[in-house]
Amino acid sequence: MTSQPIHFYRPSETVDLPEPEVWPVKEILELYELPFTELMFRAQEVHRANFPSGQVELNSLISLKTGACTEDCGYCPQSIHHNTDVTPSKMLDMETILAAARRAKELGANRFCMGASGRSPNDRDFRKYLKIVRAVKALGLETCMTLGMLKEEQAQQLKEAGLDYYNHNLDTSPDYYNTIISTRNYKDRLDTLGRVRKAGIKVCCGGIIGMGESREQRAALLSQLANLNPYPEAVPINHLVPIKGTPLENMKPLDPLEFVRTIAVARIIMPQAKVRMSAGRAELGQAIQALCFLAGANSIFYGEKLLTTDNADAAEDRALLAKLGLKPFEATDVKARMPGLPEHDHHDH
Ligand code: SAM
Ligand code: DTB
Ligand code: SF4
Repeated sequence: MTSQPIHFYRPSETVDLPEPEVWPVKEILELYELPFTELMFRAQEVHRANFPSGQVELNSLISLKTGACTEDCGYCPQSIHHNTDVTPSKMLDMETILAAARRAKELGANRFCMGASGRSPNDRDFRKYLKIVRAVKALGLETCMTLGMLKEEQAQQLKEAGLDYYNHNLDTSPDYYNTIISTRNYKDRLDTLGRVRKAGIKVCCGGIIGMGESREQRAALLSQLANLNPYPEAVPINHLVPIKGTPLENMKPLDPLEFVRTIAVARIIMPQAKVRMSAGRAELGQAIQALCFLAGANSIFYGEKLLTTDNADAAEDRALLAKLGLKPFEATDVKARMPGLPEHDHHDH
């Protein structure tokens, strides 16, 4: 049933991503400008050549430490510079974190992603993060953390603790970045990504669209991501969730088909990356989400909450995946089956 598979990427293997092709912004814009059906066709071709058909990676997300952040990211409800409804909280205790991880596993999640507010982790918190990675890993889940900027030695310690992925987004194009964030710059972000890569942790890096940027700026973000050497193993594409009290609260939503196009272009230029349809997905409705899967998205956040906002309802997600005949990625160390979904067929492997 699969047309000429070239290489099937398995989530548990350490991938040697190919040297990236150089993707200038102009060529990425040409992809964006293809007729919609042609773009979908091209994205589907790349997707099917690189991944087993019909599998979606499920990532559950938890906020380990929320709010009171001194950075001024214009989209973020956790910044002290904005007046939002988020109540700052201390770090969750280990039992709460492990209970959430176990539940995520029971519900069929492949990976447990843990976020913390802040520019960078302090030493005391960092020691706790290392313990948390070890404990979650011991449950048989893949782990991902997003803690802000890291020093070289911190990246190495996270690797030694068994961290699989580190999420650190470029968020937008280099020339739009200063419009959104003034407390750090693009190079800071690239430097942390370099340290994560050097430590041998897989890179999860993407951005947010719908923050008032132009299509060319979206293409420039994708160009930055695709030209990383190697490109990220996971690419979250977030749609801005406009939060009351942030400078972007009144941002007009992007045309949903532009979101679909962005997923398709990401799939074409980063063929072996997991492309994640991330924040803002629930608001897009089932038909647009189905188009995103067609465009090559093969990863979602799964579970009731993102960091501070609601995610799509987990039971509705299961129903949507079942309706579309999609199944959770089969990771060798994740035995859990997703309730209510068909078993994997193994002929693709
Ligand atoms: N403090 C760390 C940092 O900034 O790297 C980690 C947590 S931070 C909240 C993780 C990512 O969440 C951001 O880089 C951004 O891409 C995404 N995010 C935050 N608020 C968002 C919003 N309102 N809409 C969409 N994505 C958002
Ligand atoms: C990512 O790219 N998106 C996630 C995760 N990485 C950490 C976060 C989305 C946050 C949406 C707003 C909130 O819930 O606070
Ligand atoms: Fe702080 Fe991260 Fe939010 Fe920026 S995105 S304000 S660094 S928590």
